This record gives sequence, C-alpha cells and structure tokens, in this order.
Amino acid sequence: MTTGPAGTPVATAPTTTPALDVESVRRDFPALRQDVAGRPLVYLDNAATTQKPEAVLHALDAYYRRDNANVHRGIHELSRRATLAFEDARARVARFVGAEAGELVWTRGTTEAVNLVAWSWGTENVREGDEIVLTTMEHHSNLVPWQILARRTGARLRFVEIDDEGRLRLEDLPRLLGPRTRLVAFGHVSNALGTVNPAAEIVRQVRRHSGAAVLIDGAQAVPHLPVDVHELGADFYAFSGHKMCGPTGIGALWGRREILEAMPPFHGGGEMIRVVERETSTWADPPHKFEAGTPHIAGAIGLAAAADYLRALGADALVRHEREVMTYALERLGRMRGIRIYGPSDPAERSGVVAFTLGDAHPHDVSTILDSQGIAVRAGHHCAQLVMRHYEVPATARASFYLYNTLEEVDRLAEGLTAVQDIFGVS
Ligand code: C6P
Repeated sequence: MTTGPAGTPVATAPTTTPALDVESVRRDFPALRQDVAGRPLVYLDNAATTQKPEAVLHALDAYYRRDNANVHRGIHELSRRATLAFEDARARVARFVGAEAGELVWTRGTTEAVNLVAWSWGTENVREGDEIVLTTMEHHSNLVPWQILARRTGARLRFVEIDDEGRLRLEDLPRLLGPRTRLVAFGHVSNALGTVNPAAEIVRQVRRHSGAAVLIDGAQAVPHLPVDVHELGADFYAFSGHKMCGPTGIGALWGRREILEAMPPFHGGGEMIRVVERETSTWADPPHKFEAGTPHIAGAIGLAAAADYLRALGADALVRHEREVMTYALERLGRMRGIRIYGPSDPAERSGVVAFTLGDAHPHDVSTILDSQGIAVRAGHHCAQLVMRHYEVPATARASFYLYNTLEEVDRLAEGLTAVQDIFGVS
C-alpha cells in the first residue's frame, strides 16, 4: 500500500515492475503544460483521445519536412523514403499487437475497421436468417455497422446483456451461440464503464459452441493493456491510433491472413489493384487490397512512433500506474456524497475509466463546472446508448486516465466535484 495525497491508502499491484516516472513522462507532452481557466490543466478525457508526446510530434514534423511524397508510386528518392517509412511503420505497429505486417490494414480508426469487416466480410458471409451476436456494452462503432449489415441481409442481432456491476453476463453466451451464428463482435474494454472483458475466454467459448468468426473492438484496450492478437485468438481486431498517443485519422484492422485473402475489397481505387481492364480488375494482396487511395502516410508514421514510445515505457509499468490512479479515484470519489460510480467495483476488472453521476446534477453541468476549474472530463452517452439505457440514465460524466495522470489530479477532480455538490446542494 502507498498513500495518496489526500491520505487515502492506495492499493498497488503486488509486482516488482518499476513504477513509471510520471513527472518525466509528463515532460514529454507539451499540451499538458498549459493553464486552463487560470489553473494547470487536468486532462481526464483520455478515452476520447490522448495527448501526443514529443516523439510523435517529431516523427510527423520530420516526415513532412524531409520525406513527404506519395507511397508505392514514385521511384524517386523521396517516394522511396516515404514508402520505406510507411511500411516500416506498419511492421512496428503490427509488432505492438503481436501481429505481422501483412495482416495489418491501415484504416482511419476503429470505426472504419469495423465497417470494413461489416461491408467486405459481412456481404460475403452473412445471409438472411443468420445471427450476429453483440453485447449491450458496445460503442456505437461496434453496433451500428452490424445493424446496417443485418438490415441489408435479413440477419438477426442477438445480445449478451450486462449486469448491474457492468460486467457481461457471459453465462448467457453459450445459449446465444449456434449453427446460425456467423459473427460475434464485442469490445475488449468498455469506454462507458471501463470493464475489461475476458476476451480470450470469450473467444474460446465462441469456438466451443459455434463456427462463428470473432471481431474484437480494441479501441480502449490497445492503449492500456498488453495485447497479442494471436493469444486472444479472434479473427479480427480493430483499434485507433489517437487513443494511444498517436495522430487522429489513423488506426488499424488486424485480420487473420487467410480470411483477409478471401475477403473482397472494401473501397475501389488506386493502390488496391493488380491489373485493371475496361470491365473488371484484379486485386492486390492484403493488406493493400483494402487500402484504396493515398493513405494517411504521416499518420502511420506517427502511430508507429507512439507504439515505440509506449513500448519503451513498458506495458507492465503503464498498467500498474493506471491501476494505481484509477484505484485511488474509485476510493476518493467513492466516498463523496451522492455519487454513483458505474462499472465493476473491483479495480482488477477495469481499466482507467471512471464514469459517474452526482446527485441530480446533469453530467453536462458537472463537466461545465469542472471545465471552469481547468479539468477536462467528458459528459454524455459516450456513444454507448445501450449502456445508458441499462442504467436508466441519459448520460454520465466520465473521467478517463492515462499514463501521465497523477494522484494529485484525482484530488483536483474531487475538489471540483465538491464545488458541484455545493452548487447543486447534493446531500
Ligand atoms: N470512443 C470515447 O470518448 P474511433 O472514433 O473510430 O477512433 O473509435 C471509435 C470507438 C470504438 N470503440 C470504442 C470502445 C471506443 O471507445 C471508440 C471511441 C470515444 O469513448 C469517442 S466516442
């Protein structure tokens, strides 16, 4: 046990992993060095997007200043350099999730990755009467594309529900699976509750009870947990760069090679073809088959720099630090009058998201009052309206932590919430 700034005992993971030097980490992030509303910024909106370290800013700047050219097209020096950097970035990001470069398709982010699978794989493999199993914990990005596919094909959606602790009712999964199940898609970590789902175990259950393909939405997992796509055993894994210190507009879809090879293209255009004739064309091999048009070259290079940055800090140190901050937040906020915290009470089952409501104060008001004190949190339904419906609330406020957040910042959040209590007379 260590002690938080407010004197509360903080449970730390029993590990020999060296602690993160947070002050040194914070120096890597220029955006954190600013005042908002006359006070040092406390940035707790990391589930929406994270700040970027110098290493990523430098990689973007260096690419545009020195190597900027289109990739896989020119045979001049700059195009050669840009192509090498772009494909090297793919290999580094693939390695970060335990994959090989040929299995990693660049996308704009998780949303586009899921849509790619829904349109390309879904169109080929889902028919009327087939079933797609989802959960009510999903972000809309891993729900709406399947609704569109189901409407197009006549397939049926089925759902694993959540319990009041914000865990999936996995005991119901076997009876939802059967010969008609074509796909199971679920989030590795919930953005609205912070729940870390037992992804490998879910995949094992799906394999035991059906021949369905499995897609995991890793948007909130890859930034926070060590992820090895082969160990998880799914068929597709989607994630976004901007939630892991990388640029916006870049993310990836990992897919099993043989499945990617069998899938038709998603978009048509340059880059993704082998031979084009008047009426027909043939396709490049994956991953290029799925990358029509000029890609986000700088984004890929920036994302690789982000992956290298996180790798150098060490996944165990990141997990340990976030667990410490989040545990302290659960304890500190949990003692406040009128607060309701959503998601599992056991810190071991959650990642750095703490969603809450405070008395009758509307989450938007909570967020506005916190903003007036330089504290950034998100308020709303977090693109997870099925979760809100489960708890019968229109919205929650959400503090989400990352590697650069400190226990002192949790204290600033608690202070800010005390002001909300005073204004709204929460008793
Ligand atoms: N969640 C949040 O504030 P994109 O926008 O494609 O990078 O990621 C979409 C997405 C998919 N799945 C999960 C679990 C997510 O959390 C997100 C993005 C942000 O929670 C923005 S709504």
